[in-house]
Amino acid sequence: MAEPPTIDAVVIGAGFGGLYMVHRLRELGFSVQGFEAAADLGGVWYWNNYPGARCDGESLAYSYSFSDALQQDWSWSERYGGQPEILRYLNAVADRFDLRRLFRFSTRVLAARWDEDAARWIVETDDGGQVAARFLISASGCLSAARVPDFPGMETFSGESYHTGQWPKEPVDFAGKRVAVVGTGSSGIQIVTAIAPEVASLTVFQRTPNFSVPARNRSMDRTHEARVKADYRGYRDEARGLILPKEAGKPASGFNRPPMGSGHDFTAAEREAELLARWNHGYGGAPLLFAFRDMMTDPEINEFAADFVRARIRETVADPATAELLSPKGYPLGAKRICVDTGYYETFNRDNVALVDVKADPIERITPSGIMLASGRAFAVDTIVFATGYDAMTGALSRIDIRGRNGQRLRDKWAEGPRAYLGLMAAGFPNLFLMTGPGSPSVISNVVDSLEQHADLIGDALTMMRAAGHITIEPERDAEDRWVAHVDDVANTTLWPRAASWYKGCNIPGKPQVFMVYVGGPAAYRRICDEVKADGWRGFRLAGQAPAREPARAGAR
Ligand code: N01
Repeated sequence: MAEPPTIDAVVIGAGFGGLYMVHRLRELGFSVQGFEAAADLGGVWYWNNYPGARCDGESLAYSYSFSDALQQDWSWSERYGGQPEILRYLNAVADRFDLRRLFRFSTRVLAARWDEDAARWIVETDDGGQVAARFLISASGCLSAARVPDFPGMETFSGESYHTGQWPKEPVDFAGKRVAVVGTGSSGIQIVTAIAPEVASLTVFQRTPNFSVPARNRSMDRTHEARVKADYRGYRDEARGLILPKEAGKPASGFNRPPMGSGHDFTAAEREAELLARWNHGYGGAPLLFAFRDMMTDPEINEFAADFVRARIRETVADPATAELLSPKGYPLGAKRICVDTGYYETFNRDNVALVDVKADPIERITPSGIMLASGRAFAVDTIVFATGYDAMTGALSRIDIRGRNGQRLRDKWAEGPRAYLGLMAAGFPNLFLMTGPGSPSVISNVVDSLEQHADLIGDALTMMRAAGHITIEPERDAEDRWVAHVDDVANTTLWPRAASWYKGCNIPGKPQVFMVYVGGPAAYRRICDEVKADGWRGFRLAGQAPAREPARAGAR
């Protein structure tokens, strides 16, 4: 095969991360080619168009900050954007900044090999193409590798079946159908609530109950929006935890109602009142999780809040046995990703909805007519929805055959758990950047914000290298080791690792169980990255003089 021309960068994925990354690089004067396996842009917001899909971070925050004109011009219709609106937003961003032409859609990256001699990545795609690039940037997503369980008999099912993360683009008709939903994480909770009113019957197969708190979604309060837009920078910095809200306990941003201090500083009645305020007035979701600064570090405070949520479930669900089954026990609130809903628990008061405990009686097989449990209990259904989650954090990357120095595979390097300095780069894999990679705040942060931060950091790295004439950047092994140990140490001071969660890889049989998120907080992480950069990219090895070369022609500039 003829030598492919070398461009500056390949970016994998056209979601929030990839879209901004290509924009940033082009702005800095680098040639860039993006690849996206889907037919169109949007990433998770392209794939997750199941009924009820909605963001559970406030859209004023879960949106790009890189362009003030953009954030001033765009107006969200609701407090929490629904999937169609978020996808419209991403399309509008792509049009506004002319990003579409930087991507090849319906093109999956299959493999990437580091070419030591030429100091470049050779990237192979499923259309048989090859591209060579000095830098390879993965924006392939933390929750994009869908996991459909391999129940025996899957292929025998005579009805329709879907995974929430691979939802078809043509409408799915649920009206009058007998539907099974397997899985009660964020996706399951949303789709159950959305389709219950239209189906004939809905059977929810729950293995582990999750804590869910009300979103209190509503039409955008235009006064609030105007206040945010008058000081968007301040709002973002507050949401990032970089500055304190202006009035203690009464923030300008609903997103970031600040912690009240230690839970121990308050009486039980005061704690209850604070939790209730958050529950009732729409500081639901993550802000409930951070009601007190020791919620995720002190088992007693956490258990108090867990009890509070269980009491709300008992209050809401009419049938005590169902309420009991829906009540999470045995792991801390928040240690499995907290869910945010609009009437989830109420749904179980409907006559056409039933809850089945598949922890006690696991799904044994899929039959032509539906689902059979180990006990032999059988459920005849027309449609099965698998809301069974993802091979999170590492799944999308592991599905690409990435080989670094000496042909080492990334998935082999990560056989005992992912290792990456700052969650950004892995030793032995020069010039490979992982946006919101394992060991960064990623999924325990506002992920759009974290993606922007990584894109800016990567842009800074490439600019610095161009100016200094460096060819490669790669973490030093001991910097990587220290960071991985630090991520682990920080996690172990919290309650997060105390649940069998996808944060730890527990949902994937055989996956090493390592806590994969930096939980020191996005503000601390941002400061560390800024210091690393200011300190001459401490912990990174920079090498070589850039070869004199023709300006790249492939890709767009
Ligand atoms: O996936 P999950 P998800 N038999 O892994 C169950 C983000 N997100 O797609 O807990 C029976 O959370 C599994 O049971 P268990 C968000 O970060 C955000 O819902 O392993 N059940 C669990 O109940 C979220 O956390 C939004 O025991 C089986 C469920 O399937 C992340 O994506 C919306 C099973 C999987 O839940 C993933 O959420 C949607 C089996 N064999 C997603 N295998 C918002 O912004 C798995 N399960 C709102």
